[in-house]
Amino acid sequence: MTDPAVRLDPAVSLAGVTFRGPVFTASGCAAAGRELAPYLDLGTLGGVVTKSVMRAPRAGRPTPRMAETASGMLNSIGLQGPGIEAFLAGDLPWLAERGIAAVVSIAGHSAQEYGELARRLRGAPGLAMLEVNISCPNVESRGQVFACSAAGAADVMAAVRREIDVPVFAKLSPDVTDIVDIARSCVAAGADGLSVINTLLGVAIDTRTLRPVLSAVTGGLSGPAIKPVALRCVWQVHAALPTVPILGMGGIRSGLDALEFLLAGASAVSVGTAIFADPGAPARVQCELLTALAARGFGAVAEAVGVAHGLTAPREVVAYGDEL
Ligand code: RRO
Repeated sequence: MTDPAVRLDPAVSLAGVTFRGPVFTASGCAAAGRELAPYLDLGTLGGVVTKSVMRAPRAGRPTPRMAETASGMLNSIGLQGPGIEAFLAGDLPWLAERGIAAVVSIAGHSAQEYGELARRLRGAPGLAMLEVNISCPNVESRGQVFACSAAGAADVMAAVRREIDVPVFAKLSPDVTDIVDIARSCVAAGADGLSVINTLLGVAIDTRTLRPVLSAVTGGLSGPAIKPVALRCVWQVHAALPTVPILGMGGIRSGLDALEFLLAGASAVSVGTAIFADPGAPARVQCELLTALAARGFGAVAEAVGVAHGLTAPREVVAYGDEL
């Protein structure tokens, strides 16, 4: 029998750019892709979303800055990175030379700094898209989490939009009263799409030392524990802005997890924390997702986007088998 997945076109289009597949690496979990290369063929994925790059090199926060929690992980990395010069000289060319689509994540302290980063990236070989990280929870002050303010988010997105032509996605935080309000503000300021979601702010306490586990005290929670929150955010944003493409992420470990995100309204997904236990996870998840889509009769990835919103009557439950 022919594998049904063979008939499914894996390509996805995000804001007019075509990517080879619907699964990307999530920012922060695979540096700029190079360290995952021994474990999977990065060229088969939609692309690599790089660790957020800033203007200057940064050591990040002191250790310990990672902690395992129930069904999740806390991190307080604090934007460690080589800075834009080294990134442009080494990381981006490495991806471009291999034909791997680069979605470059940028972060800054001010709208002006984001704009400057976008200007530096203009015309860079291999750059397919920008993910504007306005939602890192591990910055010096909550005032720097631009995604927590509709006006602050809009300032950053407008500054980036002015400088670059590639699609620009704003990465949103779930730690807000109304994520739709922030989403609308980003789109009105020029964002082509939205990455939903960044980590949730959390704390873990060591009951032996009687102190916080992370030296920074707070960190960003990721992994399966946050998947329902991420799906809720994707659902709300897609319901309010159905034509705006969403890159969905948060606790995806399997093709069926990824399928939930598509059905909630994401056009593509990123796999992050799962990489730490299984470095080949993005490729495996993509393969599982394509198989699951084909088994449900979809002829293209886009056909599944937002389908869960359209149900006016319960659908028949179909047994697809455990692996699908
Ligand atoms: O580097 C980090 O600490 C970090 C970033 Br930039 C982010 O966007 N989300 C996160 O959980 N950690």
